[in-house]
Amino acid sequence: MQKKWWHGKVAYQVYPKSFLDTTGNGIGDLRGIISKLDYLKELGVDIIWLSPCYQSPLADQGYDISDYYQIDPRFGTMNDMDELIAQARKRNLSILMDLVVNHCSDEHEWFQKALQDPYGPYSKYFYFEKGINGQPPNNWRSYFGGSVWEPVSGTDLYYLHLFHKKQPDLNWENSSLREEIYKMMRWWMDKGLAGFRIDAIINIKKALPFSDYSYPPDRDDGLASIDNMLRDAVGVGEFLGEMRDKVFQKYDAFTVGEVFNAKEEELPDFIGDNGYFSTMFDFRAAVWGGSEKGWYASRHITPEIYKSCCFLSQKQMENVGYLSNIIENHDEPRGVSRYIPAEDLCETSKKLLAAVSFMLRGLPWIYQGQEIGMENLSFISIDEFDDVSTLDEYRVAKNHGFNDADALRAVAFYSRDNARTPFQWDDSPNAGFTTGTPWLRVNPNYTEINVKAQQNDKTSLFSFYKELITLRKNPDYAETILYGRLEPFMEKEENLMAFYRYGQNQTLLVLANFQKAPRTLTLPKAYKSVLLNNYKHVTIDSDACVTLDYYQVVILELA
Ligand code: TEU
Repeated sequence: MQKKWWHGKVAYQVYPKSFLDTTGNGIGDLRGIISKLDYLKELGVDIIWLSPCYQSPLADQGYDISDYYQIDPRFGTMNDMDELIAQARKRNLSILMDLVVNHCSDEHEWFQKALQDPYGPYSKYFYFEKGINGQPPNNWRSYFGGSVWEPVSGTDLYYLHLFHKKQPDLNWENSSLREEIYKMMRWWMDKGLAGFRIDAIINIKKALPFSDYSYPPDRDDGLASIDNMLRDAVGVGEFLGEMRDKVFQKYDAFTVGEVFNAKEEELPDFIGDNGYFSTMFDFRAAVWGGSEKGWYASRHITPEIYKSCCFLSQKQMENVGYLSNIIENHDEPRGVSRYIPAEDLCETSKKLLAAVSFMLRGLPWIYQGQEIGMENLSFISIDEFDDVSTLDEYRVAKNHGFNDADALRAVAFYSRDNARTPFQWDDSPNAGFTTGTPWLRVNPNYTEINVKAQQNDKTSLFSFYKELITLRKNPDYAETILYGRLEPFMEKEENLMAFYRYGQNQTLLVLANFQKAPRTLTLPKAYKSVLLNNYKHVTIDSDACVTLDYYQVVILELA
């Protein structure tokens, strides 16, 4: 594997709407991000991915773009964006924009023109298809519920939307569309971006012609999951290879793909040397927990499952490329709420999760608030949710027979809004996020969980993340942490997540006691030093017997 500048870095996702509001409109903005660049620098991050802040009706929080060349006024101006890039560069921080090109907004000029002339050139930027006997062209279910087809009024045509009906899919088979996208990408790269995070990208290739999936319908609505289509679609690589050659290569861009449902044999094409992308996120644990039936049928992820998912991904990618490791993002519940049993959730267990995730081979990512241990919100009513996906999943649970309270409970845990609650800066009203009314309720635990409380506390989670980052960048260990082979240690031992990282002349051992009960185990050989510990002490006796306390994690250098 070729070594790249970004391998040794640490990446951070900012969700602008919930980061910091400087205008009092209850929505975070670019000036808020600019004002916190020093904070991110202090934490030790190098690469910042901004979730979308382009002009958008915000039907799906900006993942529905109505103008790729404008900043939405709620987030600021293009001048603010230019300043953000410049200020970031001054601090040696790289900025990634979110590239959302499977679809745009129905309010985008292209789509408006297509509606005006449903057989004209712009209709070919989308999928406009004739219905069959007054019914949609096929039986695919949108990710956000209901048919993927929406009637084009005044015609017998329907347009395709794999996500919300306000997110019409762009037709990647059309080379004019592709050239427009590449032009836009170059325009952004010329502004000085380091690259892009690439949204929902596997979906750009459709299985054509559009036909029904007649498998037993997977839900009561009689529709068929998009997963069928993704399994059958062949040739996404042609588009992605073109994108790489026409844009990424010229700029040596850093790119991270949001890739679900990739075919295993194609992974080297995705992130191998000269792959379509630099890296891609590992979603294995989250995917394991999902269910075709809906969120209400999701499976709980125990520490054992979490461990096996991480190890499996590590094995799979070992000789393929460099993964991006996350515990959460803006589409997931908070990682600490999901992967740590509720009754064990505390600063110590949060540190354990941080350490095991950071010590995997790959690029570590922090989603905003993860560094202070932000948790899921206890939602009290369905009216509190803004997320389209949550509202749909609530309907799904109710259709399945859940009563209101059970349906609420079922979706609340998985809601994407858990990760989208305002960032908790301090213990002042609204957690210091806004002086106005926040667009989403602030988690009431902000009085305890906030940056101000942790920043100067050497024992805080925030400080622990700083230590992890410092360790990753320590020249004495970086080579091993970045590239060393990962091998599980005592893999069968329940609730122990332990692994070696083998460097050229060095072996590190991560030992994480993923449970309340202390445990004692014998080290495979003597140790040289303790590199990191979420406790003040660790007991290792002369026979190399180590006792790990409640959720204790230690990183040892072996002799
Ligand atoms: O997410 C894609 C997405 O919704 C996946 O989780 C999808 O369910 C997966 O492909 C199924 O296998 C991205 C964004 O991160 C999200 O916020 C947007 O809502 C979505 O795309 C649409 O742009």
